[in-house]
Amino acid sequence: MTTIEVLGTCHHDCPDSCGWVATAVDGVLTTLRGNPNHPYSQGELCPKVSKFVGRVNHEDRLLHPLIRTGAKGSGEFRQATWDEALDRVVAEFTRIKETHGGEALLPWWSAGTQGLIQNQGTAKALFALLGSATQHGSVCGVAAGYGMASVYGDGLGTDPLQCEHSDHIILWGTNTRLTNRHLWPVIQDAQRRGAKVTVIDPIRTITADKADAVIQPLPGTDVALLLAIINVLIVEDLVDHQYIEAHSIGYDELASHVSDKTPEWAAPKCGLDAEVITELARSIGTVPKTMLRGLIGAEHHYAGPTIFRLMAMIPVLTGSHKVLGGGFARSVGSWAERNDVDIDAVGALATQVAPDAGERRSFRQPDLGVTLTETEDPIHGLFMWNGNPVLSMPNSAMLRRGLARDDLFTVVSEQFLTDTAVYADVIFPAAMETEMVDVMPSWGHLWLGWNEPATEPLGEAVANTELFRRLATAFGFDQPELHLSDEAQIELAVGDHVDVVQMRRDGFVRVTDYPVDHLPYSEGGFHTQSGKAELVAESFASVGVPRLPQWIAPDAVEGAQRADGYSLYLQTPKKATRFLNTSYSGLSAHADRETPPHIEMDISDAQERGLADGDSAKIFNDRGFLVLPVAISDRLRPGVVSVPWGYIDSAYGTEDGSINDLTNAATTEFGNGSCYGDTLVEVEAATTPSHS
Ligand SMILES: Nc1nc2c(c(=O)[nH]1)N[C@H]1C(S)=C(S)[C@@H](COP(=O)(O)OP(=O)(O)OC[C@H]3O[C@@H](n4cnc5c(=O)[nH]c(N)nc54)[C@H](O)[C@@H]3O)O[C@H]1N2
Ligand SMILES: Nc1nc2c(c(=O)[nH]1)N[C@H]1C(S)=C(S)[C@@H](COP(=O)(O)OP(=O)(O)OC[C@H]3O[C@@H](n4cnc5c(=O)[nH]c(N)nc54)[C@H](O)[C@@H]3O)O[C@H]1N2
Ligand code: SF4
Ligand SMILES: [Mo]
Repeated sequence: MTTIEVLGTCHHDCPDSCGWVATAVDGVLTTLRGNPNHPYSQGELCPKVSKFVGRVNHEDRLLHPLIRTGAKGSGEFRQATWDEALDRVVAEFTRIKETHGGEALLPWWSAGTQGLIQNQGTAKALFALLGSATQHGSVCGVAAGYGMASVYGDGLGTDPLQCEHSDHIILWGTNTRLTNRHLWPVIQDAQRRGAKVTVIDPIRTITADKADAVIQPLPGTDVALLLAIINVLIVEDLVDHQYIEAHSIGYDELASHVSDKTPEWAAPKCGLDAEVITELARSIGTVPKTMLRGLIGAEHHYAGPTIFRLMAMIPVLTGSHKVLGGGFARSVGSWAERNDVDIDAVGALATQVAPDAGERRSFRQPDLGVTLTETEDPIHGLFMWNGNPVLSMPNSAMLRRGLARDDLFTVVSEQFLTDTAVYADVIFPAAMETEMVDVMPSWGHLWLGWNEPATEPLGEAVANTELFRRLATAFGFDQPELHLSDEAQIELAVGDHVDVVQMRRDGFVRVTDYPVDHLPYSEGGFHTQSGKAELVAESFASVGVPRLPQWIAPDAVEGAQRADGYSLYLQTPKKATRFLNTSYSGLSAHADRETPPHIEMDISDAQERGLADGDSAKIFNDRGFLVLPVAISDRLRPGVVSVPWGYIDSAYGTEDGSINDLTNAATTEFGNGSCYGDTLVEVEAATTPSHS
C-alpha cells in the first residue's frame, strides 16, 4: 500500500482560496483536509469542499468522452474514444469555418477553476488560430472592478484582514458568513474587541443576524444612499481636506453635484429613514478606522459599478486610507498580478502563434443566450468549459432555446452531466483539482497557493491544459506554444518575484509588495493617469464612466415590466452552504441537506396576493415562470421577493427551468456586468400544478 500526502489549494471561484492536504492511497484520493498552516484558512475547509473526495469519486462523474445520441437536452449519449470525439470536433469546426468563416465559432468559459493555468491554458492561442469569435465581460467582479478603478485607476484595494484593526466594519452587499467564511472569525474577533459591524443588504442575511446594525435599502438603490452619505460628509465638514487636497481631483465638482442629494432626498428612493442615513454618514465621518467591505452582490444591478465607484470614494473623502483598519476592501487579486503572476501570459501566446488573427468579433460572456439566438451571422460552433451557463447566466430560458438549435454544434468539457452539458454534441471529461497541477491566485487574501496533484485523473478525464494540447494536435497545429507542458506554462505565468520552491514546499507564499500592515493609499499613489483619486472620472471617461456618478433608479433597465404589472423585485442570492455557485447542487450528499427552492416574501406581499406560508405559487415575468412553495419571511422588505439560486433544474420542480429563466440579461451601466438583481416579477396562487 502506497500512501502519499500533497499540499494543494482550492480552485473554486471563492475569495478564500483555502489550503488543503490531500491524501491518496494506491492512486485513489481518500481524504482532503484543511492545511493547518495556511495563514488564511487555518486548517478549515467549508461544508462544500470538506466533501470533495465524494465529488472526485462520485459514480456520476464523467470519465470518458461522450457523443450525443438523443435530442439536444435529452441527456442521451454514447461513450466514444478520445480520437473519435476529437475527430468529430475537428470535422465540424472545420466545416463551420469553411462554410461560415472562423467567427462562427465561439469559445465560452467561466471560472469553474480559477487557476492560473487551468482556467484557460492555451485556449486563447488555439482559438486565435481558428480565427474564432472571442468573449469579453463577466457576470462576476469585472463591473465592480471598473467602478473601483474609475476612482483608483485599478482594482487594488485594502487587505480585508486589516479589519482586525477596525472600529467599524461595514459589510456592504456581502454575505460574509456564507460566501467568505474564513474572513468571518477575524470580523468576529474585532466585534468582541468592541468594533461595530454594520450590514447593508436588501436581505437580512445570516451575516446580518450577527451584526450590530442592519440597513436594508431597496435593491439597487445604494447610489442614492452613497450620494447622501457624501452630502452629509461634506455639509457637516467631516472630510479630510488635507488628504483630498493632496491626493484627489474633482472635489469641488463632486461637492456641488451632491449639494442637493440630502438624506431626505435619498430616503424615499432607498426606502430608508433619513435619520438612518445621516447617522451612518456621521459614523463614517467621525470613526477613522472605518473599513468598507464589498465583494460582488451589489454589482448585479444596472447601477452596480457606480455603487462600487462611490464606495471607493468614501475613504478618499474621510482620509481613512491613512489608518490601519480604514480603507475599502474589495478584491485584492490584482496585487498578485502586479509583480508575482501574469494571468494572461499563456493567453498572450496567441499573438505569437496567430499574428494575423487581428480583431475578431467579440460577445459579452453573460449574453450567451442573446448571442446564440439573436446574432445576425449566427454562431454555429460553441466550445464551453469551466462553467454551467444554463444555470448561471441570466435569462437562461433564452439560452436553452439557443443551445437547442439544430444548426449549432456544441462541445462541453465537464466533470458532470450538468444542465448545460446535456445540450452538447460532444463532451470531454474534465479532471478534478486533486488530479492537476496549478497555482491559485486568490482574490480574497494575499497568499498565492500551490496545487500539487494527489492522483492521476480518474478514467480518461484530463485537465484543461491537456484538453487544449490534444485539440491542437487534432487540428494539426504543431506550434510549440500550443504544446507547452504544465510546468512550462507555470514558469511563463509566475514571475521572478515568487519563490516557487517555497510555495511548493509550504503550499502557499505571500505576494510581494503587500506586507500585513500595508496601506496602499496612505500617501496617495493612485494608479490613475493623474496619480490622484478621481472624484470626477477622467482616466475612465473613455470606457463610458460618466464624469460624475448619477443616481439611476433600479427601474432603468426593467421599468417597462412594471407597466406590464410586474411590481416585485426578485433577488436570487447564493444561499446554500453546501453549493459553490451551481457546483455540488447535483450531488445528493449536498443537495439533500439544503432547503429546496422557495419564494421567500414578506407577509404583506403574500397577503395582498392571498398567499399563505407553504402555498404553491407561480412566480413569473415575460421571460419565464416557476411554480414553488411560498415561504413567509421577515428577512425581506415589502416589495422584494427572493428565490435562492444555484440549484439544478429538477430542484425547481422542472425538467428544464431554473430561477435564471426569469432574470434580467441587461448590461450594467459600464463594465459589462449583468443585472440579475434588477429583475421584476409577479407572484400569484398557482393554478398550474407543474411547469408545462
Ligand atoms: N457558500 C458559497 N460561497 C460562495 C459562493 C457560493 O455560491 N456559495 N459563490 C462565490 C462567488 S462566485 C462569489 S462572486 C462570491 C460572492 O460573494 P458576495 O458578494 O458576498 O455574495 P452574493 O450572495 O453574490 O451577494 C452578497 C449580498 O449582496 C446583496 N445585494 C444584492 N443587491 C444589493 C444591492 O443593491 N445593495 C446592497 N447593499 N446589497 C445587495 C445580496 O442580497 C447578498 O446578500 O461568493 C463566493 N462564495
Ligand atoms: N441568479 C443568479 N445567477 C448567478 C449568480 C447569482 O448570485 N444569482 N451569481 C453569478 C456569479 S457571481 C458567478 S461567478 C456565476 C458562476 O457560474 P459558473 O461559473 O457557471 O459556475 P458553476 O455553476 O459553479 O459552474 C462551474 C462548472 O465548471 C465545472 N468545472 C470545475 N472545474 C473544472 C475544470 O477544471 N475543467 C472543466 N472543464 N470544468 C470544470 C464544474 O463541474 C461546474 O459545472 O454565476 C452567476 N449567476
Ligand atoms: S470553496 Fe471557498 S471556502 Fe470552500 S474550501 Fe474552497 S476556497 Fe475554501
Ligand atoms: Mo462570482
